[in-house]
Parts: sequence; C-alpha cells; structure tokens
Amino acid sequence: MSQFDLTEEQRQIQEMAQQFTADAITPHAAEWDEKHIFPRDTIRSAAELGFGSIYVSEESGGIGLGRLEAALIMEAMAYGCPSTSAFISIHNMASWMIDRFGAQAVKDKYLPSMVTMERIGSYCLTEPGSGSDAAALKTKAVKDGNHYVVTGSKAFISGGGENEVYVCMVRTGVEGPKGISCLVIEKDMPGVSFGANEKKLGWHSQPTAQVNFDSVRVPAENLVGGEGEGFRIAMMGLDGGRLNIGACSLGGAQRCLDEAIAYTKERKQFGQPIADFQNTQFTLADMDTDLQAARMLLYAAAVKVTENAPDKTRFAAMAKRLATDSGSSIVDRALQLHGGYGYLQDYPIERFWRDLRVHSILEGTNQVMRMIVGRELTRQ
Ligand code: FAD
Ligand code: 2MC
Repeated sequence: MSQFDLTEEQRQIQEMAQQFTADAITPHAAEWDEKHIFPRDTIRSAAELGFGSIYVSEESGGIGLGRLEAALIMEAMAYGCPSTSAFISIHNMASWMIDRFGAQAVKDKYLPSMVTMERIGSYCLTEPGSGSDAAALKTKAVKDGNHYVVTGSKAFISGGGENEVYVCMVRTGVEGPKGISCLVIEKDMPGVSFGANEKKLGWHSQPTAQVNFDSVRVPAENLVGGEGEGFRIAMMGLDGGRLNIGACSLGGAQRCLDEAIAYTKERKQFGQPIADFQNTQFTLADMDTDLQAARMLLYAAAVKVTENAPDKTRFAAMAKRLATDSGSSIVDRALQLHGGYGYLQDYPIERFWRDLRVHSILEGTNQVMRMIVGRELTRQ
C-alpha cells in the first residue's frame, strides 16, 4: 500500500457506503428531488450503519471514526444524492459538538436518540442579519434561575421544522465572538416556531426554514461547553462540516463525470461517438484531473482535522473552496457534454448542477474560505 492509498479498513467503509447508496439512495433520489420528499426512513437506515454518528465517540454510542472516513461516507452517499448526504453531515456536526464539548448530562439526554437518528439535529448559527459575519449574531439567552430564556431568530436552518434538536449559537454576554454560547433547544419547547419551508434551487430532499424563539425557557444543563465558548465550538464544528460539504461536491462530480463518459461513448454525431472528438476527451481529462486534485487536498485536510493539526482550519477552508468550486465546474462541463439532454430532468445532471451550487455558499461562502486562508497566510 502506498502512502497515498486508503487503508483496507477505509476501503471497506467506502464500499459499505457505496453499496448503501446504490441500494437505498440512487434509485429514489430523482423522485425525492422532484416531489420534495424528505426521506426520513432512508436517513434512519443510514444511522443503522453508524452514519448518524460517524465521529461521535464510541463511549457515547457513535462509531468513533476519523474525518477521512466521514468524508468517504459523505462522498459515497452524494454519488446518489448530495442533498441527503449533506443533510446527514449537518446532523453529524451537531451531534459531535454535543459529544465533544457537552457535560455528561447533556450527552445522556440527547446522544442516544441522535446516534440512531430517532431525533435529528440541526446546526443554528446564521440569522437574518448575520450570515458571513457570524459573530454578530443577536439571538439572546438570558439566565433566569436554572434556565436560559431565549429570544431571537435563526435563518436558513437545514431541517428547520422537521428536526427535533437544534444546536444553537446564542448571545449570553458581550458583543462579538466572546459573548456567544452553545445551547441545545428542542422543537417542542414552548415558544419555538418555524417559518415556511424555503423554496430553493436545489437541496429539495430536505427542508430549510427560519427558526424563531419567543422567550423559550431552556434548562441551563443544555449548555454545551462553558458560557462564551460557543463561537469556538461552532467554528470547530464547521472545520469538519466544511470537509463533508466538499466531499458531497466530490461525490456529485464523480457521478456526473461517470455519466458523461457513458453518454459520450453512446451518443453519435457526425457519424461517430462524440467521445471520439478530441474536445470531448480533453474536457473529460480536465474534469478528472480537477476532481482528483480536489479529492487529494480534501483527504489531506481531513487527516489534519482528525489529528487536530495546527493548520487544520486553513486546510479545511482550502479543501472546501476547491472541492465545491471544482465540483460545480465539473458538473457544468458534464451538462455541456450531454447537450440539450443535460438540461432535461430525464438525465440526472441538472439535479446535481442545482444541488452542488449551494455548496459554494453555505457552511461559509467561498469568499469567507479565502478570508480564512488569506488571514492565516498574512498573520504577523
Ligand atoms: P452574506 O453574508 O450576506 O454574503 C453575501 C455575499 O457577500 C456573499 O457572496 C459573501 O461571500 C460576500 N461577503 C460577505 N462578507 C464578505 C467579506 N468580508 N469579504 C468578501 N465578501 C464578503 N446556516 C446555518 O446556521 N445552519 C444551517 O443549517 C444552514 N443551512 C443552509 C441551507 C441553505 C440551503 C442555505 C442557502 C443556507 C444555509 N445556511 C445555514 C446559511 C448559510 O451558512 C449562509 O447563507 C452563508 O453563511 C452566507 O450568509 P448570507 O446568506 O447571510 O450571505
Ligand atoms: N477553530 C477554533 N477556534 C476558532 C476557529 C476554528 N476553526 N475559527 C475562529 N476561532 C476562534 C478564534 O481563534 C478567535 O478566538 P480568540 O479571540 O480567542 O483568538 C475567535 O474564534 C474569533 O475568531 P475570528 O477573530 O476569526 O472571528 P471573526 O468574527 O473575524 O469571524 C469568520 C471569523 C469570518 C471565519 C467566521 O465568522 C465564519 O466562519 N463566518 C462564516 C459563517 C459560516 O460559516 N456559517 C455557516 C453556517 S452553517 C451552514 O451553513 C450549514 C449548512 C449547516
């Protein structure tokens, strides 16, 4: 085995995720997209394989794997449906934050049902007035005896209205990142309400909605980490989340590359398969090169996050930026190679084109990724 190969165990994990995707995701993904079906049963089956708690520790009931293994699983599931894979990634991020930073009481309360995905977790950072400038968030949590009283709104929440558990970044102190804490809020707590399901370009297999808190009384034991630690916890969650979003772009791009190879070998124009034109071969060659390069960087970044390397955040940001930009560009080229048919729902390309577009925006826009990298490179 060379230094750059996956281990035997990693290959087995990858193959298991590929098999699950072929059986349970790929045959249904177009229908989920078209009819906006949220596939809760399939998501639960993914959890039976441990995919709801990939890097939750074994002590807490998770499967305790590293971030490269998580990326392999997300990439494999995204080959069938990037939207569903990314949804499961967000749940993993929220669960990990509770496991890694929560006291035993909050872990005991939420993790057993989150590991099985009987209860699904959302990650709530963005607000109507604060997206990229996440540390400007305003949702307030005021201590009142053994409770926090929470008031405010979270925007664009994946799983909003469907999920049971909301891992929320709230303000308990001063302005800026140091006044932010992380609090677990339940769907059914009095004062929690949801906006309408947003109408989106893609990601149709999962809901996105605003989450509103009107004087919600949350037990103080639901605090994850200490007061004022929420921003750092949120950012550490995103180091892994960004890898997974990048991996979802890789999986989607690989699928579209495979579809493009098959299609261009089949489709004939000017009396020959379009795969025989040099333009087609050069396009396919560049698509594969871009995909492999992005994959290598992402796998390297994943190992750095697992090992808590000092440059892990920069690498996760670079990998997310490259994998999501390359992924969308690869899918766009696959669509072009399909000609007019690529634009039709009869072929899967247009769904991947729509689903991958948002990966350059969420979990930090690709401009924010460049900001993270650039700041670190020029730090004194
Ligand atoms: P803005 O921050 O207003 O940015 C607008 C533009 O300005 C962007 O191009 C941005 O790159 C650019 N910009 C901003 N600041 C700078 C700067 N300093 N330098 C250069 N350019 C800059 N959030 C959650 O918390 N949880 C979720 O589950 C979640 N799910 C989502 C699901 C979907 C489908 C979508 C679309 C979003 C989701 N989000 C979620 C929110 C997402 O993280 C934000 O949309 C994203 O972080 C960008 O914030 P914004 O939309 O407010 O854009
Ligand atoms: N790990 C650990 N600590 C971190 C960290 C990380 N990855 N990133 C920042 N911190 C710490 C940082 O060290 C600092 O602490 P200290 O003051 O003790 O040194 C503190 O957090 C504040 O950091 P910054 O000074 O860098 O904070 P700033 O306000 O400048 O913002 C920025 C940083 C722009 C990177 C952050 O606001 C950001 O990531 N914005 C994008 C928001 C985002 O990604 N949203 C995604 C929402 S989730 C989603 O979309 C889903 C689909 C789920």
